Amino acid sequence: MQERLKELQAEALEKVTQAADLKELNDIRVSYLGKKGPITEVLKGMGKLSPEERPKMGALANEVRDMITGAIEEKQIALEKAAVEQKLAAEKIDVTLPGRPVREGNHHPLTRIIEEIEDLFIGMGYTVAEGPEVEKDYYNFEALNLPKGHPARDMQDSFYITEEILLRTHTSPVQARTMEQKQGKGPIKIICPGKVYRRDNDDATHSHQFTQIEGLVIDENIRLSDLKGTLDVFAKKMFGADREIRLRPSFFPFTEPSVEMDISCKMCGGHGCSTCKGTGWIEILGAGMVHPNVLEMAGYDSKKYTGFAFGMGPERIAMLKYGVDDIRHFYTNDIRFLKQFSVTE
Ligand code: FA5
Repeated sequence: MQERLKELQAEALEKVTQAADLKELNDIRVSYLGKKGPITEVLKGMGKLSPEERPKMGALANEVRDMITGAIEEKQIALEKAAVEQKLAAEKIDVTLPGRPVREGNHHPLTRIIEEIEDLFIGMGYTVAEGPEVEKDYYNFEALNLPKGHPARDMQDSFYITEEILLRTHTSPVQARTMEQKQGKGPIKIICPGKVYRRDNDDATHSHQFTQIEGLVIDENIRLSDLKGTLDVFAKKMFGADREIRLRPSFFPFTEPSVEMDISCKMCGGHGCSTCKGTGWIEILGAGMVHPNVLEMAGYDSKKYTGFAFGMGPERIAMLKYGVDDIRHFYTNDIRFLKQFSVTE
């Protein structure tokens, strides 16, 4: 029995030494020290020994068990340490390697134009007002002197969601909402940037979704000359001090009188070329004096208050300023196009 125990000890220690991983080591623990293991089997034969031999054999069995347990624990520590070292070696970082370049994004050219226009008007004392893109027919049309069935509604072909709700066709409903909030009291000086939607066929100068910036000034004694002066400052700051503007009579149901503003053509200096279709002028925006009906509907006394409004398309402004020949470039996300406007590259 003594010999068998020594044999088992030698065998187990040898296997522990050979164990390559923690699973193998655990299998050794279970097979040698478990209840069904060979040491327990040997000890079952103790009953056949004499009373003097039994304690000696018991002590030897414990000694063998302790030795195997100790060897397993030692090996376990060594294997765990080796595993950590292997992991560290595998995850080693070479801090001397060159870094991976991070590609920086840039503002979209339209965002830049809109921010530039906003800054320009903020500098003249305007504040920025915003409104919903999914708008009530009332604010988009009715409150702007365009009752249901008015023929001028056809100027802005619309995406209706229900009979009373549509995707706004211009940013002018923000004008109607702001005036209504003021309940007919006090001055207003705002610009309203945002996305608008029209059932226009996409081509080089039209998009079914585009952006607009509306401006609105309401106060006592606001005149057409204030509008002209404001637009002149805007045009010169945006396109250069040498540019001239002109106002042409036009029609918008919400303004009276209404005008279109043209800017002198940069390409030909006003003499006429293909860019300005031979006229020397390029159309930039629509504007006018706020119609008395619009003021009254919003609760303003049109005998006391007057105001002007204007609305422009930043895409068209950006096309002119940067010489872009197709509005669709702003929406097709060709990185080669967008990179040309990058500030950092
Ligand atoms: C309006 O939308 C008026 N609300 C502007 C206005 C405001 C006039 C306040 C008077 C007082 P209009 O439909 O012309 O007007 O559009 C204004 C600008 O939006 C145009 O000058 C043009 O630059 C731009 N625009 C119009 N339709 C499109 C389109 N489909 N794609 C891109 N830009 C467009």
